[in-house]
Amino acid sequence: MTTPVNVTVTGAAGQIGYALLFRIASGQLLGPDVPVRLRLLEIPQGVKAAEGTAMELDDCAFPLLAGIDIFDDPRRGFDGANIALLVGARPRGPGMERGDLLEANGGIFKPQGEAINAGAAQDVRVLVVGNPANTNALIAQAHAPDVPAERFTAMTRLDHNRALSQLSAKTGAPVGDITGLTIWGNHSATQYPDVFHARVAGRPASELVDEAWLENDFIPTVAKRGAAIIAARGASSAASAANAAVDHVFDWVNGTPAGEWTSVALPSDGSYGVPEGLISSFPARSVGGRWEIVQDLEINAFSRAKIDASVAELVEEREAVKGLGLI
Ligand code: NAX
Repeated sequence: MTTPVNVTVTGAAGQIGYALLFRIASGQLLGPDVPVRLRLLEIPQGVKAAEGTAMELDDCAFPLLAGIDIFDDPRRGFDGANIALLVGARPRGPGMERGDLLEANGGIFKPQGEAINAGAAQDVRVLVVGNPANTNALIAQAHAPDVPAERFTAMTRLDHNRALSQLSAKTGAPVGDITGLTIWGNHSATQYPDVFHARVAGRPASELVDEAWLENDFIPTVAKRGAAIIAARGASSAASAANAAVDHVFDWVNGTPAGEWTSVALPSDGSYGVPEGLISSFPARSVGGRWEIVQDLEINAFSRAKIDASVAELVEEREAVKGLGLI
């Protein structure tokens, strides 16, 4: 058997963790020939539940699962990590202001960034799922100066998949016939799902839908889908979030299909007027194990205004965490 890949998952006892771990262990994260060793990181109160999940993982007898270890110390949890899925985060409680939320998450993502810096494998790739995902990724990255910044990403793949599904429903084309969609900006209600470069079975999506539908239906439906799931299910998205994390890492490691792109929140290099260093969602291709921002897409006035609004929110979040001394 080849050397197993170490996959650290934080928030392993949570609901996304429960949907995610079995897919990783079955080989869907990295491929059907790649053995994995799971390193589960929880807070002390979550360890017992994580042990229960580990028992169930054992009971699946996954041939690719080389072992499971459970930790409540980030230094140990990230030791040797090749892939780090940062799912656990502090949710917004009643009466909590944004500053309180950012501060509480700073208390999680700063030590996790330090632990990744101290002990993760040379090739570590980080995906932050826990909200506010973009800014949590920024905090972790700021505390891992020895890890290339580009290895820190945040998840907008669920938004991307939601946009694919909505456009498919509207046009009647299967999702597999849709290419060229992009989520821009923050994984929040200001995100901008952009169809202006999308093609549906080879035809420009903009010929099939009008601006009123984009403005009044598509964009708000995609951006508020998380709230709609909570209203319907009584709990936030879990299996779809786990699925998106699997898609993100699989593509990062194995490459995006030729000629296609997906959406990834990654450190800006200044492309499309997004201030350098902000972790913002872009159209991205994975080539040779690295994300590249798709260049030279024409941005119309409608898109420009929406990208700018979401990026402005990210700038505010960055200023807020700077003000709190978190970066
Ligand atoms: P749960 O509350 O079910 O689970 C979170 C788990 O994280 C808990 O078991 C908790 O003990 C653990 N945890 C808390 N602090 C930790 C720490 N410092 N180290 C290790 N573990 C820690 O939440 P769940 O539904 O699984 O969601 C997890 C996160 O994903 C939330 O922040 C949520 O907002 C975010 N989401 C992000 C999405 C995205 O597209 N980026 C979509 C889905 C989801 O809303």
